[in-house]
Amino acid sequence: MVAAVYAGALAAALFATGTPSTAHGYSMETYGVFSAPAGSAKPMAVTYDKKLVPSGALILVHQKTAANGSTTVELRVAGVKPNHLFGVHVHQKACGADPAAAGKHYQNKPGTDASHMTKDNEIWLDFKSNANGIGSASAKHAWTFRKGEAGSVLIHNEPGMKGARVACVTVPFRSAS
Ligand SMILES: [Cu+2]
Repeated sequence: MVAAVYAGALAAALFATGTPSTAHGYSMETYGVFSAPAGSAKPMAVTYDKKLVPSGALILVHQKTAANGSTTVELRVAGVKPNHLFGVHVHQKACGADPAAAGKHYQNKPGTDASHMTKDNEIWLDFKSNANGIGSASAKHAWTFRKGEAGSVLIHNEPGMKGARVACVTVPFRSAS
């Protein structure tokens, strides 16, 4: 009987504070182990440059969108080339065997001129790996993703807009609702 009272109180507390749900925001983690593209299979985490991102390197992407829509994206990688400065962005489409498959950068306000290609209007997760090949980055914005318009995290060989595409992980980004 005492246990039943506790169980009821626990349930009430859980519902009162809210477990993760669409009404209270959205949280998602995607893990990947990089490998070279294989045939026609749609790779989840694919490397195009094994010198910078060897097969077996690891990636974790965490999206956290609050009820008010503000969104934090965190990136962690391990096993990449040590002491290297990578450029990283959220791109529009899923990864493919072709580095171009990920498409363009995701933008909050879509546009093609330079004023739209900013770290405020896109999600940049540039990082420098440490001596052990480990790196991380985080970006927070007041906005969240439009449904179906952000599909991957793409790693480039350098920051900025002209870096070659060296690795990609498909991530099911979404809005809170
Ligand atoms: Cu990019």
